[in-house]
Amino acid sequence: MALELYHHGSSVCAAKVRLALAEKGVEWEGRYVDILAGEQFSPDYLALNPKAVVPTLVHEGRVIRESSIICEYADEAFQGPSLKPTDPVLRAEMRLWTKRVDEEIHPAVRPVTYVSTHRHTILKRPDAEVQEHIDSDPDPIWRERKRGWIREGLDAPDVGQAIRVLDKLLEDMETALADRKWLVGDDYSLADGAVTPYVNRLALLGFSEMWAHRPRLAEWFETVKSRPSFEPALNQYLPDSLRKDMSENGRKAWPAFKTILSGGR
Ligand SMILES: N[C@@H](CCC(=O)N[C@@H](CS)C(=O)NCC(=O)O)C(=O)O
Repeated sequence: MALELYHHGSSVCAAKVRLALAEKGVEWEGRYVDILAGEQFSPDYLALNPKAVVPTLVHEGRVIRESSIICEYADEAFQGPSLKPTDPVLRAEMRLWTKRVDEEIHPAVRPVTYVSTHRHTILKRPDAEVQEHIDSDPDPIWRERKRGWIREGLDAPDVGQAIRVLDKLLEDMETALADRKWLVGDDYSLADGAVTPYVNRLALLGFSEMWAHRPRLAEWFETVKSRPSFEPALNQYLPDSLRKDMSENGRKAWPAFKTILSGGR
């Protein structure tokens, strides 16, 4: 198969790429990397992706990394509807959203997810394995942050800021959707695709109260979910056990996050 995607069911970045490939109507072959079991640290995978993260796309033997770059690559390399506006100004606007997702939203969703749910899964293992999981992260800054999420949970120093960053995204989406159906211009674009897995992550964690007072965002999300790309990209690869963990653990974590958002913590 000429197109392989290294991915994982709970990875927002991998979901973003699956979404772009589905919107383009491109077939691909999956290479599942269980990032909760530490498979991203295997020497074979590190040779493809030295940062030990999913996704990685391999197209006819050539390796493409970084989810936003992969999405742009997919849009340009394959036939199918264009996922970028033609107007250069709108294209720049689209990239403001995708850049924000890379620079702010992804770093924010990681602590929220770890603290809400992944930490509970990881902490069920013997302590030596927990330590190994933390120590295996090749990035010293992320390693330190991850240590906090796993060891300290909601008391980790970056958790409050993270949920506020996500809330601000939702607020800005609500504003952007005031006079349009999609985030940029009249058509669905990579901007919509970039934020979808993050809004969906909050939904999976049971945090949808965050858009109870944001009707345009709520409608946008319903429309996104009704597109044929959503099911194969966001649901098909999410193991039932993970969905259950996210929903059960997320429900328990939500009151603390709600308190943070209301300024009480
Ligand atoms: N900037 C990278 C970030 C990729 C990333 O952080 N992937 C996460 C899953 S969404 C991962 O593989 N995490 C592995 C870990 O936490 O050890 C991209 O956009 O591709």
